[in-house]
Amino acid sequence: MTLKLVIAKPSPFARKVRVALREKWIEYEEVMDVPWNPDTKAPSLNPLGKIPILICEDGHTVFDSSVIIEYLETLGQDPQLIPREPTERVNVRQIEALADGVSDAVVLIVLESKRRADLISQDWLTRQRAKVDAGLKALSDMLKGRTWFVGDHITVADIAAACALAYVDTRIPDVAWRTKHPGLVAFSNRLESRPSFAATRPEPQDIVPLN
Ligand SMILES: N[C@@H](CCC(=O)N[C@@H](CS)C(=O)NCC(=O)O)C(=O)O
Repeated sequence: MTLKLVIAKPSPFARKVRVALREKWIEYEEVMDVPWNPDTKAPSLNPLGKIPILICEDGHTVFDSSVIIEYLETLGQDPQLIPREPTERVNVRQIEALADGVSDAVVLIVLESKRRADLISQDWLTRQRAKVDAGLKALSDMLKGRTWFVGDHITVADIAAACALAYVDTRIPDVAWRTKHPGLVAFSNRLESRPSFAATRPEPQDIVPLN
C-alpha cells in the first residue's frame, strides 16, 4: 500500500504537500475530494473536515499541510524542506505561516463571494483583501530579491509562498502583485517552472454556495 493524499485541485494547502512529495520523489496516490460538497469524505478522516489529509501505509491519517510536511521529513528523503538549525527553522516556519495566512484569506474571500448577494459583507471582503495585500508585501520584503527565502535550496517557505501566489492568481486575479512586487514575479516564475509545480497547477472548481 502506498501513501494516499486526499486533495482538491484548487487547494494551495494540498498543493504544498503535492509539491513536497514530488520534490522528495516519494510515491503516492491522489484521492480527489471536494470538502464543500455534501458527499465529502474529509470529515471521516479529519475532524475539521479539511483537506489535505495524508493516509499513511498503516492507515493512520495526518492532517494540516504543515504537519504532513513535517511527517514527510521523518521519512528521510532529500531535499530537507524544514531546516534543523533552530533559527533557520523558525524563519522558514514564519514565512510558511505568512504564506498560508494569505491563502486562508483568499479562501475566505472566495467563500464570502459565493454567498447570496444580500448576505455578502463588503467589510469582510475588504478586511481579508487587506491581509492578502499586506501578506504579499511582507513576503516580497522578506525575499529581498533572493532565489530562496532561507538558505541555499528549496524549503517549505518557498513552496508555501509560491502556492499562495498561484492561488491568488486563480481566485482573485485582479490583485496587482506583479506590478508591486517584481522580486516575487521572478521567484514565482522560477518555482512554477519546476516539474513539481508544473504538475500541480491549481484548477478552479465550483463551490456549492454557502449562506
Ligand atoms: N491549515 C490547513 C488549511 C486547510 C484548508 O483550509 N483546506 C480547505 C481547502 S483549501 C478546506 O478543506 N476547507 C473545508 C472547510 O473548511 O470545511 C492546512 O494547512 O492544511
